[in-house]
Amino acid sequence: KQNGDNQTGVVIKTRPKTKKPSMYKVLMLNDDYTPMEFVVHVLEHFFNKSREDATRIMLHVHTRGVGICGVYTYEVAETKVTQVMDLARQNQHPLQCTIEKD
Ligand code: NFA
Repeated sequence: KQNGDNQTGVVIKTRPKTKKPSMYKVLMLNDDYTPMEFVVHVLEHFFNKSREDATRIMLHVHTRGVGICGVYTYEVAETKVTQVMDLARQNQHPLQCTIEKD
C-alpha cells in the first residue's frame, strides 16, 4: 500500500507501522541492612538522579517499603537491575530491585 490517489480518486492513507515500546518501572525494595548512603549512590550512578532526588527516593523506599527508580524500555530496565544487584552483591548488601510493566 502507498499513500495517495490510486487512479480512482480515492486516497488511501497508511500509518507508519512503528510502535512505541512498552515501558517498565524499575522498583527498589527496602531492607534492614543496605546503608542509606549506598542506596543514594546507586540512584545517582545508575538512575542519573541528583543527590536531592536520590535522597528523596531512598527515604521513600526506606519508609514505604518500595519505590520507583525510573521507567525504561525492557532491555534498559533489565540491565539496570543487573548492574545494581551486581554492585550490591560485591559490597555484600542485600539490596533488591525488580521490574514491573508500567
Ligand atoms: N533501610 C535501610 C537502612 O535503614 C536503608 C535502605 C533504604 C535500604 C532503601 C534499601 C532501600 N539502612
